Amino acid sequence: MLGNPSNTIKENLGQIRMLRHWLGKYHFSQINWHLLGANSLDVKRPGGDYSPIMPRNCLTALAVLFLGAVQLLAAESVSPKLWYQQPAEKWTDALPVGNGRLGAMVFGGIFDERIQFNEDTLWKGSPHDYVRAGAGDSLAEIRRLLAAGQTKEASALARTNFLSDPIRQKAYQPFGDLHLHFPGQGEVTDYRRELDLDTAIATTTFQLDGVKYKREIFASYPDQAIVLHITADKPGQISFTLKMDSPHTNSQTAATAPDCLSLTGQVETGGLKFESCVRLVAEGGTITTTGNMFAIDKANSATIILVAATSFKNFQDISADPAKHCAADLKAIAKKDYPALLATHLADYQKIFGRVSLDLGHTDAANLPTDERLKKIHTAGIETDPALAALHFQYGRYLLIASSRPGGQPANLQGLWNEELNPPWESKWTLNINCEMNYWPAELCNLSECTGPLFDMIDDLAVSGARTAKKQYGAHGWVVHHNTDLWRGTAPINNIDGIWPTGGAWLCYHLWEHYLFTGDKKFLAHAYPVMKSASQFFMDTMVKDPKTGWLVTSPSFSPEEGGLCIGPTMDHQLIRALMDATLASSEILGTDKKFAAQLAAVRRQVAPDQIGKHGQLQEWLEDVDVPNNNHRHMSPLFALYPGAEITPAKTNLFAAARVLLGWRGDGSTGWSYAWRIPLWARVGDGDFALRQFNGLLQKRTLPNLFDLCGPFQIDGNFGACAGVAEMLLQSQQTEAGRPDTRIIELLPALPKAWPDGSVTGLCARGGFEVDIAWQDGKLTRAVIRSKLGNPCIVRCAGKEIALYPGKGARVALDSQLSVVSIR
Ligand code: FUC
Repeated sequence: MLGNPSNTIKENLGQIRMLRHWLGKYHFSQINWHLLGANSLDVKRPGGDYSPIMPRNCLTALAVLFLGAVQLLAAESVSPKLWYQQPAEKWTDALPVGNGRLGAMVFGGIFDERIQFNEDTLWKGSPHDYVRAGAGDSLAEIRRLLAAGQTKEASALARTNFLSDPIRQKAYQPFGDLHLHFPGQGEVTDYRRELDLDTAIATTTFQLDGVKYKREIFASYPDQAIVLHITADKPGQISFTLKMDSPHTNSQTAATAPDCLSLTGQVETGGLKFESCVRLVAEGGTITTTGNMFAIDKANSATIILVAATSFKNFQDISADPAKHCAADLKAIAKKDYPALLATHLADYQKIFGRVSLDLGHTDAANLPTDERLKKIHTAGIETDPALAALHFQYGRYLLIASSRPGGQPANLQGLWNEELNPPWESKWTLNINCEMNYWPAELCNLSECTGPLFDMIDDLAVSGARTAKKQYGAHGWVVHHNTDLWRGTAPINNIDGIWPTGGAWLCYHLWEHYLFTGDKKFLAHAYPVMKSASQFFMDTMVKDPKTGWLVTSPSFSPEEGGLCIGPTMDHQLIRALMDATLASSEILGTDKKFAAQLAAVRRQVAPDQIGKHGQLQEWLEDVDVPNNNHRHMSPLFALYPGAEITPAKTNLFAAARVLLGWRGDGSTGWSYAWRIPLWARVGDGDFALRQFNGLLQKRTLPNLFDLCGPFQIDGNFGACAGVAEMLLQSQQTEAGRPDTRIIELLPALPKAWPDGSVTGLCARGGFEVDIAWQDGKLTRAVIRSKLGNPCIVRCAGKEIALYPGKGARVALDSQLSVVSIR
C-alpha cells in the first residue's frame, strides 16, 4: 500500500475527498483506487474520522493522487455524485441540501439562480387536540355493529362520530426563496451542476466570456446555516442582485443592516411566525442595499449565509422568538470565514456519511450525467448501470443525514423539502408505512444518530396519544392512528381507513431496533416507559373474539385495504412485536416484574397469524383474501420485514408469507416498489428484489433521483436504500434459544446482476459492523467488527461459523468463513 502503511482505505478515501475539495479546480475525479489498496478490505477503524485539516495526511494523499492521476481508470469517479449539464427547469429537477432542520433546493440557474428553502417547524395550524368531542361515546356501538357483521352501519357511525376534529391534519409549509440575478448574457460553456454526496455540497460551474464561475452551497449542521459561496477565476467578476421572498402572503423582506436582509411573516392568524436572515460577505467590490435587495458589484467572491427559525417551541407552545433565534445563529458564526464554515461542515458530515461504502461495479454508463443514466436504464434496466444502484443507495443515506439530525423534526413525507402551500398529503408523517420506511436505513446503514428526531416525536406522541387513549377509548397508555403532524395529532383522520390504532406500536419497533443495534441500555431505560405505555393501551382495548377467544383489535383497518374491520393481521403482528419488546426490555432493565407478568398473560392471547385456504398468510381474521391481489400495501408482511417474527425457521408461516408476497407482484407507488425490495431479500430472492428496485428507478424516480409516490414522496428513496443493504446483510435472526447470539447472514439475496462488489460499514444487530467483498457472486472476504463483545454466528451460502469476538475485536474471514485474522 502506498504512503503510510498503517493507513486504512477509509482514511485514504477521506484524504482524497478532502484533498479533492481543497484542490477543487483540478479534476481528479478519476483515480486508480487499486493503488490505494481499495481492493482489500483492511478497514482498521469503524466510522473513521476525516480530519478537515490538511497537514500530515494530505501529503500521503497528494502522493497517492499524483500516482492515481497518472493511471486513470476508464470508469467515472468512485465518488458518488449526481450531475447534470443543464440547470433545473422544475423544482423536482433541483438538488437538495439540508442540515436536518434547514433545507434548500438548488436550481443552478446561470443568470437567474433560485434557492428555495425550508425550515422544518414551519407548518399551518397551532397547538391542537384533534379528538372529536364525544368520540368515545360511539366506540361500544361501533364495536357491536362490527361484531354483528353490520360493517356498513359501523362505518357510517365511525365516519360521523369517531374521526378527528377537524377531519384533516395541518400541512408542512414552504419558507422562502433566494433569487440571485447575474447581469450578463452570451453563451455559457462547460456548464455543470452537481451534488457531491461525499461533501454534501451542490456546485454549479460554467464559463462565460473567458471567466470560470463557481457556486457552492451546503447546509451546515454544526453552524445551523445554509452557506452559498460564489467565486470566479478572475478578480472583480462577481456582480449580482439578491432578493429574498416567500410564498406566504403575510410576509415582508427588509434590509436590517448594510449586510443583512431579513424576511419576516406569519403563516396565518394565531399561527406560527417566522423569520429568516441573510448575511452577505463580499471580498472586494461594493455592496449596496436598496429596500429589500442587495446589489453586489465587481467583487472577487461572495458568501451568503442564510439562517431561519419559527416561533415553534414544542407541539404545545409556539411562543419562541424567531428573530432572537436567527440573531443568535448569526452571532455564533460571526467570526467564521468561508473556509472555516466549510471545514466545520465537512468534519461533521463526512464523519457520518463516510462510514459506509458500496461498490457494485462500473460500466460506461457511469460516465453519463445522472438524468441520462436514468433515461438509459428505462429501457436497458438497472443491471446495465450497477453504479447507479450504488449511487441511489448512497443518496438515500445522504438524504437521511440531510433531513433528520438530532434536535430537528423527523423526515416527513417530503423529507425536508417542500415548495407548496398545499403539499400532497400535507407532507406530514403517515404512520401506516411511510414515516417508518424513512427510518429503515438508519440503523443498518450506519446512521444511527439520525433516529433522534423520530424518537423525540415518539416521546411527544406518548403525551398527545395519552389524551386520545383516554378520551376516545377510555384506556390507559397512548395511541396514534395512521397520521401525525407538527401538533402531534393522534386521533383517526380523513376517513375510516384512518381508524387504525397501531401506528404507535410500529413506531415503538424503531425504539427496540435501536437497542438491538446499539445495545444502549441508557436509551432503553428512556424508551421503556414509552413502550410500556403503548402496550398498556392494547391491554386495555383489545377485545375477545367470541369464535376463537383470541384478543383482537376493534375497530381497525388493514392499511388502506378492504373496509373497517376487527383484527387485521398486521395489527396483531405489531402488537406482538411491541409486547415482546416491552417484555424483553423489562427483563434487560431488571424492572417491572409484576407488570411484565400481566403483559405476558395478555401477549399469549393475542391472535396469531393464520394460513388461509390458498396457503397464503391471511390479511384478516377471516380467510377472505383474493388471490393475486397486488395492493400497494404489504401490511400482513410486516412480520417478515421490517419485523422479524416470520423467519425460515417457522417453515409454514414463512411459506405462507412467500405466497402472499408472490401475489402482491410488482410495486406501483415508489414506496410500494421499495417495500418489496427488502421483503424479497428476506425470502432470499435477490433477482426479484432487484426487479423491484429496477421498477422504482424506471417508473417512480425523478431526474434528481427523488422518489415518486404519484407526486414526490421521499419514502421510496429510504426504503430502497434499506432494501439494497438487506440484500447484502441480514441480522434479524438469533440462534434458537440464545437471543443474545445474532445470526449475521452475508449476501443473503445477491442478484445475478451484481456478481462482483464490496460493501463496508453496514451494521448488524448485536453491535457489529460488517464489510463484505464478493466475486462471481461468491463471498471472497468479510470483516466483522464487534462494538459490544456479543457472540454471533456468521452465515453465508450454507456455511457458518460461531464467533466470540471481544468488544472492539475485528475478525477477518475468508471465502470459506475461516478466520484469517483477529485483532
Ligand atoms: C399512504 C399511502 C398513500 C400515500 C400516503 C401518503 O396512505 O397508501 O399511497 O403514500 O400514505
